[in-house]
Amino acid sequence: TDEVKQWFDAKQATRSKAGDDDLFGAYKGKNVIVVQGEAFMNFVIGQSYNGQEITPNINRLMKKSMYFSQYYHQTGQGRTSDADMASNASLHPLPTGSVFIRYPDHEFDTLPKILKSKDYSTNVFHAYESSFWNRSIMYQNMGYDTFYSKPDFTIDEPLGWSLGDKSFFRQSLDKMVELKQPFYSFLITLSSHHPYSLPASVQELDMGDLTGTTFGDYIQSLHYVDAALGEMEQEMKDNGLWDDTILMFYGDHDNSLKEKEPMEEFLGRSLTALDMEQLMNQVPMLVHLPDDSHAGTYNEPTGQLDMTPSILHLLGINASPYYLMGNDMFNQKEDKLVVLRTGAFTDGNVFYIPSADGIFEHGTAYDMKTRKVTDVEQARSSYDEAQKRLNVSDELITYDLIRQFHEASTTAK
Ligand code: GP9
Repeated sequence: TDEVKQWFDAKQATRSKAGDDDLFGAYKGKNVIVVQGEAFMNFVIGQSYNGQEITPNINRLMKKSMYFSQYYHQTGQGRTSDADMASNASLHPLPTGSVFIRYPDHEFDTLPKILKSKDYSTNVFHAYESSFWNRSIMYQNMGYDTFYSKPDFTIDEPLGWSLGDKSFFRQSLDKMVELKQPFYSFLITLSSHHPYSLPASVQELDMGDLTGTTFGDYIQSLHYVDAALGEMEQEMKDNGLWDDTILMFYGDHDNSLKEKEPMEEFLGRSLTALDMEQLMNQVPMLVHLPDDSHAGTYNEPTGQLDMTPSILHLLGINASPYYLMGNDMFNQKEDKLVVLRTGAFTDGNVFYIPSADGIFEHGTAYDMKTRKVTDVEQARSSYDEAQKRLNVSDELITYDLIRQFHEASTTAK
């Protein structure tokens, strides 16, 4: 417990506060909409195949947004629920299972809970069975006012597992305009779920040699989700939310398609082991600010744990009272270490991939400038810190330490 407390004391001392920079609190009181895209990976962004743009709407939106090009998903066995936990509670997933299933009654400092304490209404939208991933229980604990699940939607566009994302966005926005503002809305998409086989009428791309393959179907499904996002942007402009809302979009996890050949065919180049490791772990992160400001591509390493501290930064809420492990993407005082559940990590200088036996020296370190293998000792200090973070997170979650820390500080007052 002492080690965990010490780690947070040091982290909390580096958190941003009013006056640190021009972004801190620049969007105080604005609505926040976060869209978590099912299996939406980064390598499709800006790409064309057979002369067709895969994500034309995102590519257009990117020009007026902050685009984090090196954003990592940090999920484990809990997949979509891990992405949700990493993003909204800023903690690592567990080595096995899902926090949503294993510890839904433990205490967490979540984004909805923090924003609710600042008078936001907080809502989560996902057009599927509410019990999946134990969401109905976990979302109450996370501090959402309302969880809109399948029965709250009209299935007027049946697609894949449930409702198509186009109708899902439209119906979610219809509910949102009725909400008390400011609000935090978290939307979880579904149309691009494995095995990605959408009906031919929805598949708009000519995938050439990849036609009929699971990889080709995957690309088709992302093209559909991109179109849905384009419609969502237009709907937000039509209903007046666009100028009062921070809109974020990120992908939850990889597509489970680990073969290198279709990726090489799609990208038109050969891929190294480091390329594959990065491609399989990077998801897009787009932050659209109401006035299109700070638009551009940001290349420093960031990841899902960073979402909550970064949103607090934009809203001018000091993150130091909370038990959040991620870095604030807008705070230059914090380090840039991004740790994946596998123990792989990057600190911006090296990328370290662990070996199956978990022995540090047997892992591989790459120099991020040359992209060549380098002396593994270059990764030693970040490795120690990466291991520490995974342990701190595991202990915090498993032993319900946030509850203990909160109780101790209430007693001390
Ligand atoms: C279902 C959806 C899928 O509700 O979120 O979760 P996944 O299978 O990708 O973890």
